Parts: sequence; C-alpha cells; structure tokens
Amino acid sequence: MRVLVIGGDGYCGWATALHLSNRGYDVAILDSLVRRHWDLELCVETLTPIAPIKQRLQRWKDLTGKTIDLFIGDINNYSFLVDAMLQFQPDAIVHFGEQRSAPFSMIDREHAVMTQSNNVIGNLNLLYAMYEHFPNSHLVKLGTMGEYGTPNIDIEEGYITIEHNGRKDTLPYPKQPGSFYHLSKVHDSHNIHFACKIWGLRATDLNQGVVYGVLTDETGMDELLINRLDYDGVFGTALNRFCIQAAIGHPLTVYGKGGQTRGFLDIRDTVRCVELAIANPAEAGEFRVFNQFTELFSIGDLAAMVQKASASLGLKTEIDHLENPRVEKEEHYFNAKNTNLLSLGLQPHFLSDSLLDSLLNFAMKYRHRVDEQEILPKVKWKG
Ligand code: NAD
Ligand code: USQ
Repeated sequence: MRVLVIGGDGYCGWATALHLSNRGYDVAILDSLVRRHWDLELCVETLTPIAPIKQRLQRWKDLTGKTIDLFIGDINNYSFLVDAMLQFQPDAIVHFGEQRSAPFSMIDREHAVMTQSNNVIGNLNLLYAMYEHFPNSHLVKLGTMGEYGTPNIDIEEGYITIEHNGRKDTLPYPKQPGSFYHLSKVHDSHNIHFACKIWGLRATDLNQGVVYGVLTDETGMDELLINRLDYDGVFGTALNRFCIQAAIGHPLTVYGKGGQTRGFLDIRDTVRCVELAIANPAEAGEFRVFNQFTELFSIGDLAAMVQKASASLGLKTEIDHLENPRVEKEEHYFNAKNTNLLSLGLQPHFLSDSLLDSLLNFAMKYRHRVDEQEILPKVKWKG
C-alpha cells in the first residue's frame, strides 16, 4: 500500500513515516518545512538536535535499504499538492501537516489568521485533490481531543445519540475548543464530514490527545533519525516540558490549579494507531472518528509522576503553580471513550512504564541544550 505522509518532517509525522516504511508500506513524505521556519522565527529549538530532512532520509535508506520519497512544498499550493499526489499515487493519505500549537495561534491576530488559513485551506485543498483525482483513497486526518473541550458529560467518539422533544438522532458530538488552533481542527472536521457526505470520500479523523515521548523502534535506531522534542512555552507540550524542567532543576510549570484533565498517549502508540487506521479503512462515504489516547491524567497528576520518577535519578524536583496564561477550566469532569482503536488491536504503552526510558533519560542526555529563557510561558489568551 502506498501512503503519503503530509507533515512527515514533524514530531508525529516523522515517527509515523519511519514506522510505516519499516512495516513494508511504500511511503512518501510531503512537508513544507514551515515548522523549522517557525522555530527560527520564535528563536527556539528542539531539545534533541534533528538532522535536515534529506540527511534523515538518506540515513534511513543506508540503514534499512528502504526509500522514502520526498516532496517539499505547501499543501496550500494546490497545483504542487496535485502534482505530488499524481506522481506518488497514494492509496492512503495521513495528514499531519498543520500548525499545531495552541499558544502559537493565540500570539496575536496574525498568528490566529495564519493558523486557520494554513490548516483549514490546506485541508480543503486536500479534500478537493482527493475528490478530483483519488476518490477511492483513504484520508487519515489528525484531529485533536481538544475539539470536544471539557463538557460535564461523557465524551463519545465523534457522535452522540440525542433524544429531544420525542425525536431521536445521532449527531456530531458538540465541540467547545479552547484556542484558535483547536478551532481550526473543528473546521477541518466539518469540512471532511461534508466532503464524505457529498462526494463519497472515505475518512478517519483521529482525535488525538497530547503525545509524549521521543523514542520509537525506528527513531531509536540511529542518532541521525532522532525525533524532535519541544520544551519551549509555545510548541512544548505539558509532559515533555515537565521532564525537561526536571532535568535542569526548574520547578514544574503547572498552570493554575492543575486539575485540567486531558487524554495522553505515547508516540509509539501514535504510530501504531495510524497504522491500524490505514489497515482498516473507512467505507466510501464514511466519516469515522476515533479518540486516540490511552490514558487520562490531570496536569497535577503528571507533575507528581515526573517529580517521583525524577527522584529515582537523584533529582529534587519542585512543583510551581503559575498564574494560568490560558482561559480554561482548571477543575472539571472529564471522561472520554477510546474503545475504537483498542478494538482494532491497539496494545497501549503506559506512562508509568515509559517515563524514564522515553522521556527523562533523553531530557538528561540533552539538558545542556536547554535555553532557560524559553521555559516560562509568554503567550496569554487575554490581556
Ligand atoms: P509538528 O509541528 O511537529 O509537525 C507538523 C509538520 O507539518 C511540520 O513538519 C510542518 O512543517 C508541516 N506543515 C505544516 N503546515 C504545512 C503545510 N501547509 N504544508 C505542508 N506541510 C506543512 O506537529 P506534530 O506535533 O507532529 O503534530 C502533527 C499533527 O498531529 C497536527 O495536525 C496536530 O494538530 C496533531 N496532534 C498533535 C499532538 C501532539 O501532542 N503533538 C496531539 C494531538 C494532535
Ligand atoms: N499546561 C501546563 N503547564 C505547561 C504547559 C501546559 O499546566 O507548562 C497545561 C495547559 O494549560 C493545558 C494542558 O496543560 O491545560 C495541555 O496543554 P499542552 O500545551 O500540553 O497541550 P495543548 O495546548 O492542549 O496542545 C497539544 C498539542 C496539540 C494537540 C493537543 C491535544 O500541541 O497539537 O491538539 O495537545 S489535546 O490537548 O487533547 O487537545
């Protein structure tokens, strides 16, 4: 099967492209490399030094004998996107290629507009390219658990059955996203759902939780294949940040009360979930939604776990409660279903087993690269 990985130079995409290639899929990466550009603009760097994309791919070929094709360009450029797809002839398209930071999207009007136009128009171009040239291919799109927000009822996988005034229907689950980034994912989901309905496209929306870890079987093969690990206040996610903070002796930056609860998963499960979705495609006209996380934790729980694990390395870690730069609930009900991927055969990794190997050990190894100026959050939702 031929799989095009859009955003394959990024954190989830790189690990996924290598995993699929290793499992015998014919893989191509399409990426504009804009993420490397945003890092330069923000003056931040991944903790782990990542090699240029061509070097990464050459190393992969030298090690495994497998070639991953490369298309460098922006999916907002429709003719580039269509040319790349016609050349590669994908059976499945995995779409990771978006601006994915909530704080980045909240910097100012320009970044909000850029996030939404990059994400929503890119995704819409892809839907048209599929409709016009590859109507039978399967779109595996990365959505986010944050599309649902934090409702005071259980979160279903994409749809909810509601009885109202004596009538009953199954409808898209209500969305209450918490940033202009998360909103862009909601807009994408609506566009994909509509395209499946009118054109009969097949799509799986993977509503992914917060991903952690740096290690997969493939990225661990060689230093030149290492994945990115962001720790700065804009692109770094909570758990990755906490581990790096612990490694340099910085108090853990819990925002507000720390009762914010989210779904989490190991990057090794991200790559496996995508593989499961590709191997079991949606039907023609079906817009399928899987909630892609393996465990639920509050941010306070995570900080306590990192504190405990870092103590086993002889580190004394403090936990700080900073004034929350975001507008979000800090104590709330959160109970989301995640049975679809488990029933396809996902065997989850658990944080308690991987905190040291996949995170803290990397944080310790590369802690000399940390820029302490970039730890505290600088972007506020308001004011
Ligand atoms: P990332 O920033 O590391 O990678 C995204 C890649 O997409 C980058 O290499 C970037 O250059 C590329 N890209 C962006 N816009 C593009 C465009 N218009 N054309 C071509 N390439 C483009 O992000 P990530 O952490 O790997 O996230 C990948 C996807 O997974 C995103 O859609 C994100 O919303 C989703 N997701 C990520 C997480 C997480 O914790 N990292 C959690 C849930 C969902
Ligand atoms: N948080 C802290 N301290 C920090 C960083 C974050 O307390 O130092 C808190 C935030 O306030 C928030 C929670 O941790 O309540 C999660 O924040 P995050 O930065 O780890 O993740 P988020 O902004 O939600 O975004 C990340 C990815 C995004 C993906 C999303 C999945 O960047 O691409 O869509 O996780 S989810 O959270 O399920 O929406």
